[in-house]
Amino acid sequence: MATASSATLITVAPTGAEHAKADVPQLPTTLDELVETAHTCEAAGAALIHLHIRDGEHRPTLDGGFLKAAVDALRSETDLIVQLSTGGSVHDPLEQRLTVLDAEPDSCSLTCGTTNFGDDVFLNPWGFMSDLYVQAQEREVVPEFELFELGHVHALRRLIDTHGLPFGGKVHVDFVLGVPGAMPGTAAALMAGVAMLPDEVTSWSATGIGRTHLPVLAAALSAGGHLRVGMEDNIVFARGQQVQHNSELVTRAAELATTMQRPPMSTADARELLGIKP
Ligand code: KMH
Ligand code: ZN
Repeated sequence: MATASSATLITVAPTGAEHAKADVPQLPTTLDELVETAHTCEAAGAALIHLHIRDGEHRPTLDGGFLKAAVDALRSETDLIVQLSTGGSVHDPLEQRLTVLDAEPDSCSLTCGTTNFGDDVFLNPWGFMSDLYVQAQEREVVPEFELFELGHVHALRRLIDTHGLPFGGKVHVDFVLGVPGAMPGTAAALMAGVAMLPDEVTSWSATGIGRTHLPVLAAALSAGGHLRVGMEDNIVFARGQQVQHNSELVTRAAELATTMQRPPMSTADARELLGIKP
């Protein structure tokens, strides 16, 4: 079982696939905006960036050229661990989601089961999860297991039992709480998930969607977990105040973590924590 950590891994998820640039113009969608965001968030305390890529029209894309350009730019311009989403958008076909690994990120997300996703369904059948798990092992990409539901914790158990440990030998999970129709963004739900984690799990983080952002952040910090923040998950900084830049969310998380005597983790320590190649 993962133990409490003295430093806090802060992940930034700056863009996601759900918000439209037309509605949220400050959402980073171009490569230049992503690089600037990554720089600023790294300086504010982030060690890992979870990326969804947009095309020239700011629409979510899994196009290999866009993905590779983003991975290469963020690698050369920052020290951040570069994680690509394999979740994409709810409209992306499963076969195309597997091709994300061709862009050779340090890490990839791997959601451990199908879930309600607002009015949509986010599909992650066993065959897809299993193929992604094995392909990530073969390509030496470290998966981060996204858990939206308690059943996903048990599906992770099945993946490890079936295929052995992921590349790097560590198992890091991220609870994504507060998606409408899925596990709520409450401390009780988070603690239920943490209590169920397989013994092989070496670290965990959590993020709360929308108005559950701060309660989940506080609960995760208190319980020794790590943090994910960013405009993918939450575009409201405070009542009546939109997030203007992802670094605002990273800075607040870093300040709270520091107050809790668990300051932001360096990228080097984060690589070791997650089993990412230096
Ligand atoms: N955009 C959601 C449908 C992930 O990045 O792996 C899926 C998602 C999870 O955001
Ligand atoms: Zn995502």
